[in-house]
Amino acid sequence: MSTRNVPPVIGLVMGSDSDWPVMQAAAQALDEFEVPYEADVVSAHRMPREMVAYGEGAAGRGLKAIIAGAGGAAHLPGMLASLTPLPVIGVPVPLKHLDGMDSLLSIVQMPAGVPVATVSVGGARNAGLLAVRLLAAHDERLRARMQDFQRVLNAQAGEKGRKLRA
Ligand code: RP5
Repeated sequence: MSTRNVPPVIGLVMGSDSDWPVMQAAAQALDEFEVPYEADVVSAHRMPREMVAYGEGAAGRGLKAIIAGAGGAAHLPGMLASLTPLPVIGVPVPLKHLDGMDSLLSIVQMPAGVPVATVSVGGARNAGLLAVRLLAAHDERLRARMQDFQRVLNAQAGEKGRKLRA
């Protein structure tokens, strides 16, 4: 099923188009589960007004969760979490300095009351899969697909062990 022309339920945003090579793994995971999403650049520092509009409008436009990726002084996920009641999943994007530790700490160290579900440095695929799981909590069909996916993961891991034991 194509998800084109279907209203998006996940907002996939990033601080710069330079984050896309990392963030596209989230898009791919959403595509695999046929979850409609919108992708955009919403920079916390270079586009602060647009960021506020995006965060304030996301729930009203029908989005169910936001995946936000940023690198360096990575304030986008936390700022969006302060503006929306939706769950926000943060992806620390590694830049050429500091190996992504700056991005990770900027995203993960949120003050009490403003949660961001932070995945690993560069862990955009898991961000996409976590968004699918959030939706699957209220969608039996999606839940069944996630369980199929988990069975495949299990079988693949088991097969690797069998090869080593052979
Ligand atoms: C951050 O600054 C972006 O999320 C990106 O990771 C980083 C660098 O952006 P560019 O200078 O490549 O546009 O806000």
